[in-house]
Amino acid sequence: MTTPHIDSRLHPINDVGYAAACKEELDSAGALVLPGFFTAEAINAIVGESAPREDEAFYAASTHNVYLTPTDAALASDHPFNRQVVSSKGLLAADQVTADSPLRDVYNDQTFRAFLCAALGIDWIYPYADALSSINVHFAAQGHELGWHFDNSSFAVTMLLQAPEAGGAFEYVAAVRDADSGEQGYRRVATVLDREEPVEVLRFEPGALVMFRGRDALHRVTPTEGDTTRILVVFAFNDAPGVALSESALQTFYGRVR
Ligand SMILES: O=C(O)CCC(=O)C(=O)O
Ligand SMILES: [Fe+2]
Repeated sequence: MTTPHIDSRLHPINDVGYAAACKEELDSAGALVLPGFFTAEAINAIVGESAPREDEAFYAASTHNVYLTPTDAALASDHPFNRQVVSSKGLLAADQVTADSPLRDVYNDQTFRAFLCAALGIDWIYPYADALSSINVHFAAQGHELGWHFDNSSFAVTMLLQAPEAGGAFEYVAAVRDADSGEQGYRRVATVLDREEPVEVLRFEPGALVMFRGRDALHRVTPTEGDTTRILVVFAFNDAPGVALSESALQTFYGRVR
């Protein structure tokens, strides 16, 4: 049974043909937006439980390279591998999401997972083995942003809860690197950081399901403008069971390892 938080009339995720069309869109564009995927009731309930907890969010150290790794002292500081960008958003980790949150119903729903697999063209997906990574609630208040980066995981699944009055735009450039082959895309990283190359803007409203191939697409979220905080949920999965983020990555992203 599909969770009632998903509008399965508008988005028949059980339908093989529907899932195949989603896969085609994700494959060709590198990103997929499904407006109205989550019901207004679900979004209202999740905003209601999340928004008052903004002051519990953790804010990581604010500069990083686009690869989300330590810098390499053997390379110049202006080498694309070492160039620093700013991220100032905060987050609640999975262990801060309450046991009865609708976010867990959605995350754990087997029909939802089967649909994501069909759209991604993979056999099955698994939660992270650590207690922090699987469900994250991101907060970007006025002036806060997420700098250009590539994700560690091969795909990303997000749900916007609350849109800011302005700003908070998701910008991306598809297939800048090819992580599997080790091609790091230095030249294009430089042209994007130097704003010498056009970027795509992915537009979506609260309730949309967004999927993108964030490991090879360079992407960022522009600073929030106005008094309304941008709030977004990231559902994180792996394509193998038992995978946890390393302790150093947990420390970087959450400021703690458990
Ligand atoms: O906030 C967003 O829309 C994207 C989030 C993201 O790229 C990430 O969490 O890695
Ligand atoms: Fe990302």
